[in-house]
Amino acid sequence: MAVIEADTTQLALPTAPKPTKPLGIFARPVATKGWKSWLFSVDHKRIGIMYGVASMSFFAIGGSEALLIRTQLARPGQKLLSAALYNQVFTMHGVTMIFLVVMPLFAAFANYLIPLQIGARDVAFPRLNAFSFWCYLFGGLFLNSSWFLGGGADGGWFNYAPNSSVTFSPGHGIDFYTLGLLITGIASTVGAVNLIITVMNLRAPGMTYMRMPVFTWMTFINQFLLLFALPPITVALFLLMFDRLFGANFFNAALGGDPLLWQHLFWLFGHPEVYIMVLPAFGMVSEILPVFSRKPIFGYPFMVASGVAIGFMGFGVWAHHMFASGMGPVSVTAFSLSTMFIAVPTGVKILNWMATIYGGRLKMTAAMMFALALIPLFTIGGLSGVTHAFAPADTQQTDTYYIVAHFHYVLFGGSFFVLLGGFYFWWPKIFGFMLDEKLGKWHFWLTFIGFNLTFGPMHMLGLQGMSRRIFTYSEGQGFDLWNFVATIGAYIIAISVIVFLVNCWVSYRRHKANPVNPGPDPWDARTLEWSIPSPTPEHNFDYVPQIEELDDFWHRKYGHDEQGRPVKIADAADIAQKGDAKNVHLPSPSYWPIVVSAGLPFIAYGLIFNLGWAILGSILLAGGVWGWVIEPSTAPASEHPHDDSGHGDEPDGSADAAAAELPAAEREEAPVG
Ligand code: HEM
Ligand SMILES: [Cu+2]
Repeated sequence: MAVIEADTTQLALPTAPKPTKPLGIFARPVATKGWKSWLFSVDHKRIGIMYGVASMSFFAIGGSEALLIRTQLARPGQKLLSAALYNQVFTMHGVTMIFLVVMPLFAAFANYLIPLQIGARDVAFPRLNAFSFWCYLFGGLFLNSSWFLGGGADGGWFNYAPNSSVTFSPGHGIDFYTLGLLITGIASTVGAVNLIITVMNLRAPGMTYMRMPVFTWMTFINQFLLLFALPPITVALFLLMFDRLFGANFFNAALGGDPLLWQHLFWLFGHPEVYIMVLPAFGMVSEILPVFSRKPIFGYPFMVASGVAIGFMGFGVWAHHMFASGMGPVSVTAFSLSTMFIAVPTGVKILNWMATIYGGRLKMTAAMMFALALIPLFTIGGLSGVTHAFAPADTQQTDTYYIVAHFHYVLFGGSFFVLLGGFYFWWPKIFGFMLDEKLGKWHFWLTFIGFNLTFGPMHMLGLQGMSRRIFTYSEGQGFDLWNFVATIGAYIIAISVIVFLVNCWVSYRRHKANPVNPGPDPWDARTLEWSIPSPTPEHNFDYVPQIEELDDFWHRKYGHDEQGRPVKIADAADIAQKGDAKNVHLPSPSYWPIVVSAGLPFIAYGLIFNLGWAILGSILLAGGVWGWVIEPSTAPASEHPHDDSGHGDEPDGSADAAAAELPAAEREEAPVG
């Protein structure tokens, strides 16, 4: 596909001349305003925002399912949900929160921020980027449409065989799980390729790897985890699809299959998956803490190296999820040890964050409080994780509420808390107005108290022997008090979410009534995205920045006096080189990413219900790919004076001169896809 693409950075924006419509619908759409400009957008910023809106909408679904669970378990013997429906609700809650909320929320921030943090105009393959987003959204909608088509998946988020077979799960719920995750898997894989090539090829001159912000680094490592973790689960899902839809027996022990094969394949993905959800959170914390401590991140190289170490070691611990599956003592010991070791690089990060805030002039904004909360909450989750590494102890803990407490402390207390902090921190850059800090502090405290009231007691319930995934319990088992407390906590979390929504609305209304632009750098921050106006202009940078050191933007704002204290030498607004953006070229909207991705759920419906749908889906897919292939680049090259190096005319035509300065290896390749 890249071969067909002209160099998109050369295209004028939005004044690009209307492309001639050589083949009618195969020409590029030109809408730059209204819903069409979102539907056909290939702009990384818009795609980031769409990921954000979609994943927070799925959070509303996953959160409602969590409230249903907690309401059912508030008292012994409740009858709000039947056992069968309860199985569907907790399964869909787990699947939604992991695949449709936390993972894509990090994709939202990565899409919006990575090109800005490395000084690029967009990602390497803008249309593929749009394709990733639509695959994710259609995969998520397909998965949730099961609620209206017979019921959701009911085998738990890790969906063990043989319970997942048609014998034990005759409904279509697990077919929706299987095919839905195959579709969202395409989104993550294509997204990973895109971001890896973007970071490797599109860094601004001078932005060497060891000058990249920690969030860019952790996201970069994360994409490799996705690339290596997704294949095992993709294979497992295909095998399960063949078992359920075509009568194969890969997981049927009676006919020579092996149910444990599913567990190995699932957790080969499943454990790296937890790092896929926490490494970007570590990156975000490493961005936010220095800004509100007024100090650089402590031990930058160790921050990077420990992220790489976690990335590698994360692939060597998967069987700690299977200590109770009858594995032999040798493998149990090996996986116990490897699991304990992974605590080391994680500990390095926690110590570096502590050292960063130590002696700093802390500014307790809502963003800072959410980011800081990761340190105690993730440490609690991490420590209970270390107790799981002791196989004898784990045999007691596995499948109890102690485990449910553990992974909510790391996934909610870790990842989700930081994501909320990320909203407060980058909101002015994305939308051009600040969220209200007072409401933000209410939001924080309600979330913090609600969270600990919900999941803290679960440690006790688990150690008292309460199994997970039970739809009720009887009076007098000793589970009453802590379950009731946990449910109150869950409702406090629900109130905190409402406070957040109110904050978004009130701040937006206030901005509309009296627009006050926060300026490029409202937090006096350190990285490149804060050197350009808020909200970010469509072309990102008037000039491709030239980088000379780590935290280059900070060092252009601050020098040092004799005592080494930072002294302001320039304002953020004066740092980014200004120029006329008229000549900056950017990728143009395209119909085909959404058309191609729309074919996938139709094929999936066809495989479950009626092959007619699959034929329709295949036509959409093939037709869309064809349209994509022959779609002209935004404007015929002849209409734009540019050379093949991919560098467009900077406002003063100097970009190529700047690029020419760099050694060949570092010369940036223009985005083509
Ligand atoms: C919003 C507040 C939340 C509440 C009140 C909540 C509550 C619960 C409860 C009570 C369970 C256990 C169900 C059972 O075993 O019967 C559960 C399971 C689960 N939760 Fe949450 N949760 C919340 C948020 C999250 C978040 C943010 C994630 C992030 C990834 C998450 C991921 C999961 C997973 C993976 C399961 C396991 C489902 C399974 O057993 O298959 N939850 N949740
Ligand atoms: Cu694990």
